[in-house]
Amino acid sequence: MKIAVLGGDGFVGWPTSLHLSDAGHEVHILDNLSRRWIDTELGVQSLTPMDSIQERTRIWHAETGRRIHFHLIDLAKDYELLKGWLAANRPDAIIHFAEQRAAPYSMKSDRHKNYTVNNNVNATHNLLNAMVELDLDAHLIHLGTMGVYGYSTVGAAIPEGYLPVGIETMDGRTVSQEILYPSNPGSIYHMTKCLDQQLFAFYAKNDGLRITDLHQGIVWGTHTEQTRRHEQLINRFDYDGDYGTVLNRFLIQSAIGYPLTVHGTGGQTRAFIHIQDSVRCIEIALNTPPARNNRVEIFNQMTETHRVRDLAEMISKMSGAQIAWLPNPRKEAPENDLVVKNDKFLSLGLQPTTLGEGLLAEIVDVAKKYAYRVDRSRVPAVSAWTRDIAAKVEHDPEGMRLKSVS
Ligand code: USQ
Repeated sequence: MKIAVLGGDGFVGWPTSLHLSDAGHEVHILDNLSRRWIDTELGVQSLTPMDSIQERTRIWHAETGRRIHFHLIDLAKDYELLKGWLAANRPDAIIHFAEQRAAPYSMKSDRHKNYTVNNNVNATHNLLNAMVELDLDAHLIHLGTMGVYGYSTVGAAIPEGYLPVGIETMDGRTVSQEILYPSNPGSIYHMTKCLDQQLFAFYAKNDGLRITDLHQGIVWGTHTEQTRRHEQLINRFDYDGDYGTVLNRFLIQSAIGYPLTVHGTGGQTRAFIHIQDSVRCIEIALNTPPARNNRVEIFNQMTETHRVRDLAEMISKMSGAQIAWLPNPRKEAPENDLVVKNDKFLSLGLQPTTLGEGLLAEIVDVAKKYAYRVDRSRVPAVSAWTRDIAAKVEHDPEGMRLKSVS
């Protein structure tokens, strides 16, 4: 298949591009390299040393004989360029990662909120619009988020996208309807993914576009089978307070002797997936395109759920790291349960890679190898969700109540 990977230079986009190229597909990365610019803006860098996208693709070709093509295109701003590229290349499938993906970055300031909304919503809409205009029957796979469902405990498992509801009619009957699960975003970033859902529903209904939306949990790990093949194919690995995600941050913190930064009580339960499974799921979705039936296909792309404090205590036991109980910079439920259905990927053959499989130590080893690149001052999460929270966090900037787990 000819596949366009939008955002193919990013944390999941790059290993996905390698995985699909390895499987024999013709892969084209379209990317504006914004993630690299954001590193520059924030004054941070990936823990792992990353080469330019051109150098990465050159090494891939030298290693495997396969070409991954790179095209510098900004989906949100260069509509005509995007449309021209799609018209000239007419890919069979499009994988859409090209959005600003960090919740803390999206909450940093009014400018960051505007950027995230403009970038994410325009990128998605430009793409859908161009596909219709060009009568392009490509299968669109979008990387969405588990965060569209929100994290309130309802005492029922979260279904894969849709909820059957009974509606009482005016003449007293009950009619059943299937609706998108009520969205409940916890950040501006997550809100853009909820808006994306509406765009997809409209374009599937109105224009019959074939769309799969993957509601992904927190991705952990860094290596995949392909990124391991050469030092210069290495994936990015974020540790800073805006882009580093919780489990990877804890593993890196334990490797550099930094206390594990638990927000609040650590009672937040979240869904997780290893990066190797993430790329496998995308391949499974690619091989299972939906029919042109006006309905968006939705998968929950996660394999297990964990409470933040349980992860901290597990890593503390494993490494002897201390735990820092910090004031939470986010506005979120301090404690929640989370039960998620993921039957669709399991029935299509996904064999989950779980936390217990020795991979945690491998990640700590990667972190130790590159520990010299860490700027410890960039570890704390400083983006606050509201002014009130910012004031509390500022009063208590370190705020660390340290605890060792023996
Ligand atoms: N947290 C800590 N300590 C930290 C970092 C985070 O306690 O040092 C807590 C947060 O307060 C939050 C939870 O861990 O309760 C998860 O935070 P996160 O930064 O790991 O993940 P999140 O902001 O939700 O976003 C990440 C990705 C996003 C993806 C999402 C999937 O950045 O692109 O959509 O995970 S999900 O969480 O399922 O919505």
